[in-house]
Amino acid sequence: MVAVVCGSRSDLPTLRGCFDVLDTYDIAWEASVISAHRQPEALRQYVMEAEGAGVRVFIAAAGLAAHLPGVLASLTGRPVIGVPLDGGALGGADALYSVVQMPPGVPVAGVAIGSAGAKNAGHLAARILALGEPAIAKQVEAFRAEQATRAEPRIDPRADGAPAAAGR
Ligand code: RP5
Repeated sequence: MVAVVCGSRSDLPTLRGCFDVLDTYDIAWEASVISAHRQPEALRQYVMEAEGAGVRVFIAAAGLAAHLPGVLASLTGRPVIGVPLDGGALGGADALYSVVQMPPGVPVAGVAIGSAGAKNAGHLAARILALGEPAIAKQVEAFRAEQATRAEPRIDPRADGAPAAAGR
């Protein structure tokens, strides 16, 4: 249901959280390493095959001049979520701008830089799929309910051995 594509093998460790999130929702996914810059023809071929195989949402992750999500969005009419990765001197800001500054008509849903964005790409894919899949919708609601139980009202950080709040 979800195809995760990244620009380099070096991107895979950051995407671990994305794969784990998709697994918690029991969403079928596959991952591929295809660079938009280095292997444009392979990318075109893969997107065609993935659509034929029933992929409904694409997640594309890349660093530096991250064109993979945008190029992928030019090749499909299905939703594309772009994950900007921290690839070097600009700390991922380069990739973030590349992912979110798409021209009108070629949308990419940009998430945060790095592992937080990778996880949210999984959650967002689940929410998109949930619109047409009651089983996934149930999982999304279960996750939200479980997350809401983690609030800790009126804690005393001193009892946890945490440092005193700044300014005290
Ligand atoms: C991007 O360039 C990749 O997504 C990766 O984040 C970055 C560096 O790629 P490698 O030199 O590690 O292959 O296209």
